[in-house]
Amino acid sequence: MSIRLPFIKKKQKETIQLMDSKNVPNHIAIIMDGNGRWAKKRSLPRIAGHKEGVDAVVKAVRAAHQFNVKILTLYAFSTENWKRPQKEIEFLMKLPKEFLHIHLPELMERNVRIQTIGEFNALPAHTKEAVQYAIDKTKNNDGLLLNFALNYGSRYEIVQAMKHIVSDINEAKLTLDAIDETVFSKYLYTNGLHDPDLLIRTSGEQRLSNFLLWQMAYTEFWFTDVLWPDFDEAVFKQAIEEYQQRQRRYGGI
Ligand code: V0D
Repeated sequence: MSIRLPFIKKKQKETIQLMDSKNVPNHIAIIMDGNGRWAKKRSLPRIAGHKEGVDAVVKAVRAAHQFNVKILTLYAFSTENWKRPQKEIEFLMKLPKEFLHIHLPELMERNVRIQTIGEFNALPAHTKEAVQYAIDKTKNNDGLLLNFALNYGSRYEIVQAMKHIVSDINEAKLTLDAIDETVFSKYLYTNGLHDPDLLIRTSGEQRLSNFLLWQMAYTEFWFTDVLWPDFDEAVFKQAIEEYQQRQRRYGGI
């Protein structure tokens, strides 16, 4: 509840500007780590951290839109996450519907297109339905591509690609000689997307954790101790500006 104060001018909504609005990474991938740790610090259950993490997703999407990022890939659920307690998995699988119920109108306004990478069919039916609805609803938007990695594992993706290639060879749709890196890439979930320019991982861990192994061969990595629920526009700005510094130092000539 906000109280209206007459004669006091409402503070102008501030938007953070990048120092260099050109040379923004086109594709940013984020490992949203530290929700559990955020909750533990406050003696709250892990799911409270996930809930708070959703608000950080909203902040990240708004900032990506404002900074004119083309693709934002968020690691929301990994193939390894099935090992977590059943109750936590059930909670996580309800988040897409909850998120979309509140935020889909804003995503439409911002011309955001939603897509996923990962083994979509193995998700619970209610999760699939909510996400599929959003994918269909936003399919003609041509602004930011918001790409959720759901039930995603990079080694699994590569093995699936390999099986699919063998099957296409057996069916004479493909020849051994025709396989190269470009052809191989078409068998990955990321078919059609260009590789991430920048990877952000929160919460201090400096690992890839089975995320986009093939696709990140040339990606710049940026790590921060900030826990995912504390991620905001200012942290995002810092990541992009440090990326731009690296480009200036090592790029070109
Ligand atoms: C929990 C922190 C948004 C990381 C962010 C099913 C873990 C919050 C979505 C979402 C999760 C996914 C698809 C979609 C719309 C929203 C989400 C999961 C976890 C795993 F179309 N946040 N979020 N999905 N967390």
